[in-house]
Amino acid sequence: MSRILRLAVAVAALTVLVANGSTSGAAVPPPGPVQPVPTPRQLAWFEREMIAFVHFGVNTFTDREWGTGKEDPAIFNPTQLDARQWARACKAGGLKMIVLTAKHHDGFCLWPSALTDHGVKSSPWRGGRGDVVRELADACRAEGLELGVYLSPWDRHEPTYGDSPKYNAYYLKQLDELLTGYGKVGELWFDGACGEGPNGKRQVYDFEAYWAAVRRLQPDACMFSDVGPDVRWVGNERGFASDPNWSMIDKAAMRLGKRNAEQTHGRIDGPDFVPTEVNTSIRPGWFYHAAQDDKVKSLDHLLDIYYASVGMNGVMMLNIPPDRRGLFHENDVARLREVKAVIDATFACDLARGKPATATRVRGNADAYGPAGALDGNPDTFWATDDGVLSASMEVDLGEPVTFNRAMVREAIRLGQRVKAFAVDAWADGQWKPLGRGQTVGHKRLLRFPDVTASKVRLAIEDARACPVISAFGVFLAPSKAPSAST
Ligand code: FUL
Repeated sequence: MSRILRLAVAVAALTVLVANGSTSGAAVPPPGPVQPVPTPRQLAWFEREMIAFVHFGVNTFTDREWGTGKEDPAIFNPTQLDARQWARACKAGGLKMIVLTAKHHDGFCLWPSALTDHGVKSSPWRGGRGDVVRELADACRAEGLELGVYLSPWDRHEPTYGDSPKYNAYYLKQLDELLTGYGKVGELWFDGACGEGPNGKRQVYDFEAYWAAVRRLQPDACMFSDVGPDVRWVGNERGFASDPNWSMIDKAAMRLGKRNAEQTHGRIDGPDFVPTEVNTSIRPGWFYHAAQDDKVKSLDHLLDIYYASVGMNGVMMLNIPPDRRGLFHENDVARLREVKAVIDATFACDLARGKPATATRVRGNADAYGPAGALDGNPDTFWATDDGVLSASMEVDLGEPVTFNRAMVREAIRLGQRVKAFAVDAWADGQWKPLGRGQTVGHKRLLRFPDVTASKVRLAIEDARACPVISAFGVFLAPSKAPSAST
């Protein structure tokens, strides 16, 4: 056989091998992790995908966004407070956790803190014996949700605020009360806002000590602040992450309480894994204002936010503020149901699931790493290439022309975020038609495009930090009309 012929035979054999994924059993090592990688608590946080924020307190009764700290506790008197109603509404909206403002900047405590009288214990609500944190913790447990806590470091009421060591000790004791008295806490939300104390001095927060206390008392809890340590702010309150969205940052180069250039996009070479939590409110304000009852974000707006947060390698955190009754307003409750109904209807059926597929490159030509691993609905299996192979594509045979308008791509993020550029195309009318492209993928990347009817769909990884490891590729048909949300 001539050299050229031998080469041609070898290439043909390899092509058949790759197309059929026919080598099996060979001990091909899985891809190694690319640092930095997420911690188990960050992986659990990613899986929640959608969580709730609840702003409630004296501002609810003064119609303000920021209290002064001089509010009379007597104004706090919700007439029908029912944390179970909040939890049911969140569950019906697909939200997995509720993060409550146990204390906002006004210093008013929604639990009976032993450290101050400024809180529910000085209010007429439940005769001064009420505890909103307790009621919410119980409601979350009953509905199968997790509890999270927002404890504002900025405190406009507390007299020691501004006397840094004294106030830090006060804050740590409050943290202790919340982290030891209410069972498991899934997330701590640290707001970077900082003002001057009554002595005219600027408070210096001891975040290192706060974070150490959380690790000690609630080791599974994720901590949010502008710069982590576990999850970071996305740099806006409109609910949008943008491409690229690297989960990596350089913590040492970032400053808390300052706007950091890396917040929004992260950085490809960041040494720390700190993904984005995308917080926004269902209404214009964080707190309830009756004048905003008809300004609840539209279904389309909230779906845009979903695609730009969950679908952009982040977690969506949606604030729903209880009203003066202590209930979520009917408009907000209805909207939450609508959002979940559309998301459920859209992603109920993955049209690529289990379909035959080929790939231009497969790690070690081993079955275990073939494209089927991205189509089996199992997050633990994946399609991967050999180390150093940074571009490759997989093609799914849909069997017959099917109509779809959404695509989903996921990386096996536990091995590190890798993809730098990708594209999705469909085989329609005898040619490849581009459906969408992007830079980062991460935990989950969703693409929206007009209806396309195609018999094949292709995912091309065009560039990556290391060999791509794709745990899911799917296509879906979002309903053209919102389904009924009356369950
Ligand atoms: C900000 C606060 O100042 C707002 O009142 C709100 O709590 C928002 C989520 O964070 O920093």
